Amino acid sequence: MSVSPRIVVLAGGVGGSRFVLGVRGALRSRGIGDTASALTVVVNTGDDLWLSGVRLQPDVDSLTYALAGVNDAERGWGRQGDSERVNEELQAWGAGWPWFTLGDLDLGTHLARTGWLRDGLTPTEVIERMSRRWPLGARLLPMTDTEVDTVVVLHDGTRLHFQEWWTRHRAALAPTRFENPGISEAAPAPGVVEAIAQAEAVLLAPSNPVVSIGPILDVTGVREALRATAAPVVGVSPIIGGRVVRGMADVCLTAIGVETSAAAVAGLYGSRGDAGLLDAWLIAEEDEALAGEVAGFGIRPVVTPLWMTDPARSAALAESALIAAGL
Ligand code: FO1
Repeated sequence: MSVSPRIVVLAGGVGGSRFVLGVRGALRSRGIGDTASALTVVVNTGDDLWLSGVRLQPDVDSLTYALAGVNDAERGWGRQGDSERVNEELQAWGAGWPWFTLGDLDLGTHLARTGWLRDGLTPTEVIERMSRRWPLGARLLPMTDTEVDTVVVLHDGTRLHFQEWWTRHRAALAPTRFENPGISEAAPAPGVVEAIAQAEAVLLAPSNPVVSIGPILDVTGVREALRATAAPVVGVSPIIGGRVVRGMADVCLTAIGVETSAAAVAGLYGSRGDAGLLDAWLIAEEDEALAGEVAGFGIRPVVTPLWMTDPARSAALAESALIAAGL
């Protein structure tokens, strides 16, 4: 690996944050001091929404807060030690969504972001501006600067914003499909294609393959960049022992006709040698029996512990991914 390696991670928010912290930790353990110039994270923005007049970017904020060490680690989103005085007022006014909590500190983020957007900054520029506050040790790029909020389409044709489907209904309403209106016209944010092209390794975090990694791949030009880069592309299964680690990836996979298994998700991403993306795929020891099925897709299986129960375990997983990428 060169003095300052060039690692690109595609990530969502909650599972992605732990993994990205692990990659940062692994790079530090390898003696890389300036991890910010070594690690670029392309972040899903399909979870984004407008609420009470402010723009939320949940996965961007989860990653920012986690890298800054100010995140609410239990919930996986929002700021540690936050309060909800303004949220109570919003509820009293009947403003916003009664099922969706906007913390006071978190609202500071949304207000700052919305103000900068109204001043004419792009989401990429806003994220760069936010990144100056804390030494994150990674560069965050949105997948695109275009608003492509995820829509969940139910069997009766009802269309819900992903955040209503997830936070209000906890994914209990069976989706028929997910859409990101406008995504076919959306361009990758500045720097995304270049980072992938110049990478020494591209890692797919164990985020939701459908609503977190999926939208990133659906931005026009991203799949092509992943297939064209000289960097090995290595993914980490979000499924362990046939079950999702957290969140609603199982409901999402079922909606698109994919089995909730470590091997099936590898098949969804596909092999680089066969019009797909992956050179290697990390699966848990619990799923070792699926290694043959993964190899059958033309993807190199790597069996390794996947539980990120503490920073050391996350760093060990990231180290395995870097090794699988030849670094
Ligand atoms: N998730 C919830 O389950 N309930 C909430 O009230 C909620 C509020 C919220 C506010 C800001 C933010 O950035 C995230 C928030 N989330 C909430 C989590 C959000 O649904 C997730 O971060 C992802 O979008 C889905 O994984």
